[in-house]
Amino acid sequence: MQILSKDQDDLLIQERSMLNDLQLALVRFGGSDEDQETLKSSIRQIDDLFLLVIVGEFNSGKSSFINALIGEKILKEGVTPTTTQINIIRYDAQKKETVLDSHTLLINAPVEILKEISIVDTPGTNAIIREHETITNKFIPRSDLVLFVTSSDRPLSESERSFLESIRDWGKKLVIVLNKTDLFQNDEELVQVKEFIRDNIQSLLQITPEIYPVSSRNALLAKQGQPHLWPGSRFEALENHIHTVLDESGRIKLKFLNPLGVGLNLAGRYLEVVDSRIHLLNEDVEMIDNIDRQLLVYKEDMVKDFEFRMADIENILFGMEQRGQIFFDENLRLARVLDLMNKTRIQKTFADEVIRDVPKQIEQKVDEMIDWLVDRDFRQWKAVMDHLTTRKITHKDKIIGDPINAQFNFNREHLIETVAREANQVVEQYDRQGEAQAIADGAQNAVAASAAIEVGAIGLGTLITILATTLSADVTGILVASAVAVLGLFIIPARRRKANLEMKEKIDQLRDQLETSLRSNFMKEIERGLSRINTAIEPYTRFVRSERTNLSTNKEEISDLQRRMLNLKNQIEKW
Ligand SMILES: Nc1nc2c(ncn2[C@@H]2O[C@H](COP(=O)(O)OP(=O)(O)OP(=O)(O)O)[C@@H](O)[C@H]2O)c(=O)[nH]1
Ligand SMILES: [Mg+2]
Repeated sequence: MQILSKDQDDLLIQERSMLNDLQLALVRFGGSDEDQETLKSSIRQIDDLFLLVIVGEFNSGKSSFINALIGEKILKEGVTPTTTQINIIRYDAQKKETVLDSHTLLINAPVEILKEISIVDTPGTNAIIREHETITNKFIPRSDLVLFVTSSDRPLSESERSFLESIRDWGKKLVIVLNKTDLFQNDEELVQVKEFIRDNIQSLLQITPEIYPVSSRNALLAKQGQPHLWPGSRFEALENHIHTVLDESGRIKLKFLNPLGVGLNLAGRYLEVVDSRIHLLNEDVEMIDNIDRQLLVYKEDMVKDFEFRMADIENILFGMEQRGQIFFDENLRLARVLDLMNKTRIQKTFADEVIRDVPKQIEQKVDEMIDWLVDRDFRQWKAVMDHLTTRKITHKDKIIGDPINAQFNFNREHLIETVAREANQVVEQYDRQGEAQAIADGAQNAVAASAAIEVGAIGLGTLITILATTLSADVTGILVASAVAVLGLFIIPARRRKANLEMKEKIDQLRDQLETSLRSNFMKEIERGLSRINTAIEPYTRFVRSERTNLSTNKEEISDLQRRMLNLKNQIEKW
């Protein structure tokens, strides 16, 4: 690019820096190699010669059109798909051809117009040879002005329509060349076809295109010695248009706008990707919150339920206390003094009438409590697993098949998969008996420790039996002692009171021991169950939260660039 004003120079610096920033943003986000390459070559293009790219369906006359424009038949023409590679036509004093790569041929020719612009001939879009379309597609982002050649005998075929959309998406300026107008019988036909093209492009792209009808064949003939064919070829209007677009300011404007168009296209596309990921992760977070909430409710339920069950145990002990009182009322009487002397018998009666099967009842209650805890824990795991499985399935339909998302999708799915598999394994291999046994052992050890009893291999029931026996020995001990010391009526009521008090104290103590140790043990188990679940889903939770933070940074960065690029575009368009 030659002489730029100071302002233009500043804008160009801004534009380069924005596009470079976008490039970095794409690298950070993990944009596809192809998109990064496109952007890179678009940035390079700012400094390149103006590039006029000719596209259209095969056989529409692209090569013939370029020959006519140059005034010399330097490109091959033919009725079957003829051009099979990209031909870049550039100025050089010497006429020569150089193979650039398997898809690209450089043709140099000493033609005046090539001093201003480079022209690119492309293979025609074609339903049969798909590869041609791919090759051509890759060239679109690099172009400054696209001439779309369509033939008068089949204007705007199906393959041309989808192609037009992709040109528009890159933000390219588009001119339509309606070629082979010499095939029309009269002007009326031409006007009809022109209208047909205008209406279709209007509804397809929402733009009113500039359409130039020409006969490339006659134009070339005119330039090669048959000047009478020139007016009818209508070539002059098109050449004038190209020259106007290419005049200094127009060319600079397009030069500036083209890379911006590419940048805006990429920014828009990546913002969509970012948004779809954020949306997906938001749903993930919702699900995790859901699990968290459930776990909280679970814990509250467990604590409440524990209190109910503990109250049952207290009731059993309360019943025992009541029976004890009756026992003392009946036995601590003068008439029974002789019976009271028999220590073994009194202890047996106490055990039979007062203690009864209290140890067994308590053991049963604790067993039930354990089963209930194990069952709830199991069901909690199952709920988590169901959540993850559902998440996996719902996501399957929403997959964004874009290659840009491949890695992200893979990572995320892999995590859900792993966590779900782990939860699944817990559910499938859940050993209720083993879990229950472990909790029972814990509870029993806790009770034993609080009562300072050496346990060994006994069960909770036996343990409580031991406690109750100690209790009965202690309490009936008072009776025996008092019987020996009985001297009169006055002492017995006092003794009875003392025995009652002492029994109540002992039972309270037993209940406190049981409650404290069972409570701490059960709470510990509930917490342990919860933390196991939390640990299992933690990798997924962490992934979701950190990705979401990253994405919002990406989003901010790209939206900001988008805003700045749009701003610059508006400024340039006002020139
Ligand atoms: N009647 C008429 N025929 C033309 C005109 N321009 C080109 N043709 C013929 O149309 C056929 C295709 O022309 P090409 O220039 O090879 O078309 P193309 O678009 O380059 O085709 P591919 O390279 O295969 O994509 C040739 O037989 C040309 O002679 C024209 O203005 N009028
Ligand atoms: Mg061709």
